[in-house]
Amino acid sequence: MIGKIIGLSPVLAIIAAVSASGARDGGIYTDGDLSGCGRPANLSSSLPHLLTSSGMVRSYTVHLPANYAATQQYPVLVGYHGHPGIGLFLEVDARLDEFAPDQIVVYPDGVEQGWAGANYSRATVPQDLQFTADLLADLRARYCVDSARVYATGMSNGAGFVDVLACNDTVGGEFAAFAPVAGAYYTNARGPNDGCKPARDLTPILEFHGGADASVHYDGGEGEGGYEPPIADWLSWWAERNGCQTPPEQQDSFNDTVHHQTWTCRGVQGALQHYKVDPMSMSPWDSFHNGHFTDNQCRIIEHDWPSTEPNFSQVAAGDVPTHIQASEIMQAFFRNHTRPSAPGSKGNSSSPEPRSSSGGAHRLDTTKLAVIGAVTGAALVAHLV
Ligand SMILES: *[C@@H]1O[C@H](CO)[C@@H](O)[C@H](O)[C@H]1NC(C)=O
Ligand SMILES: *[C@@H]1O[C@H](CO)[C@@H](O)[C@H](O)[C@H]1NC(C)=O
Ligand SMILES: *[C@@H]1O[C@H](CO)[C@@H](O)[C@H](O)[C@H]1NC(C)=O
Ligand SMILES: *[C@@H]1O[C@H](CO)[C@@H](O)[C@H](O)[C@H]1NC(C)=O
Ligand SMILES: *[C@@H]1O[C@H](CO)[C@@H](O)[C@H](O)[C@H]1NC(C)=O
Ligand SMILES: *[C@@H]1O[C@H](CO)[C@@H](O)[C@H](O)[C@H]1NC(C)=O
Ligand SMILES: CC(=O)N[C@H]1CO[C@H](CO)[C@@H](O)[C@@H]1O
Repeated sequence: MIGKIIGLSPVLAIIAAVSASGARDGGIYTDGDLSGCGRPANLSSSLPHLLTSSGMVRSYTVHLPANYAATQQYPVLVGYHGHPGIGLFLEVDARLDEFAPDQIVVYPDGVEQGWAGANYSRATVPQDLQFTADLLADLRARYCVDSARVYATGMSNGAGFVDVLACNDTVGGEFAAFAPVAGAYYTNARGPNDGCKPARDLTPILEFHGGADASVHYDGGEGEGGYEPPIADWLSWWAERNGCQTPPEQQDSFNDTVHHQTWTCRGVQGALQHYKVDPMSMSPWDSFHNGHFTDNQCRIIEHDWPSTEPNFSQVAAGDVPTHIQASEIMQAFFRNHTRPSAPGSKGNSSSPEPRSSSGGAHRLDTTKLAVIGAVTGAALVAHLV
């Protein structure tokens, strides 16, 4: 959750109005579809793509590598925002593009600013799973995708949906690895066999969570959108499903405030990993010099995307940076994992070596910057008054 952010519907209306072209019915995914390869992409456009899924018009924004070449297959990272929010929030918050200059980064928008799984969700689990399948099909028709390297991440409610995906045996199987952050795991919440049916024996997962998260509690309990399991239990269920050796290896760093657990699962080292960031705020207040949050009366929410620089969710939550950069760590994890070919596959996906970035990967046009400014301002006002 990114706090109580107000008045977003006008923002969505503007985005929809300026981009009301390109709606199409979602197609059926065929493994390794390369129909988008060779198709010219509009590198100067950052408008959302629209598609119809389960009878609803859904939207997603795409960030292409700066040097996108239509004949080269690219990995894809799909990032699910927190609630209430839109894809743009995750883009400014986690800056996934900056840490993934050679990937196609996709920011889908949830129905009424949320994802399925919570009791407040407007879309059902089947609807958001189908949207993900339709989105991937649409993406493959537009861009040149390496289907063996499709990854998912998300924040809070969006991270909970990443778990829904990881537990799905069809569309979930299209992803090579999952990296949820501060997840609210409302589904599959009561044990290892509570409806979770991953596509394969090994589902690579990396989870980040604040040890003092005041919104999605590390020790679980009744959360905003339903019951949330203790993170240790949730991890143990993935360890069981993945056939991991227990206990995991643990490395404590930064004066015993960052705890990194690594499991070896079915012979794959690090197939399950966890960072407990405790506390999320580094040297509270005295290391934060931008002049806004120097008094102790600011709440420390600890429900953040771990980042070494001040950023959107931290600022919105009245928090400050921590010691680790989640967006960077998850890239190293993703690089280790490639999706095995599915039966009936057209052949092996070629997995090009990462190309060096030409540096200008982060393009935000002026419309987008204005929207970000307005939204950030609204969020800050909502929090600081
Ligand atoms: C590319 O996108 C920009 C911004 O949306 C638009 O002005 C331009 O007409 C588009 N170009 C093409 C070739 O579609
Ligand atoms: C996986 O998602 C599909 C929709 O894409 C759904 O039909 C199927 O029941 C889901 N499987 C599980 C195990 O939830
Ligand atoms: C959602 O679940 C939480 C936690 O159990 C509960 O407090 C809240 O009242 C529920 N809200 C709805 C709309 O059911
Ligand atoms: C590490 O923690 C100890 C005990 O809390 C404290 O005395 C020490 O100053 C800390 N060191 C650093 C570098 O923060
Ligand atoms: C990647 O895999 C190597 C070899 O198994 C392992 O040593 C390393 O820790 C992994 N890195 C991450 C970030 O998972
Ligand atoms: C896929 O790759 C494997 C290992 O490199 C190889 O043995 C197999 O023949 C390839 N399959 C196809 C269809 O190219
Ligand atoms: C919204 C926001 O605060 N974004 C900032 C995230 O952090 C980077 C690096 O410090 C800034 O450049 C962004 O402005």
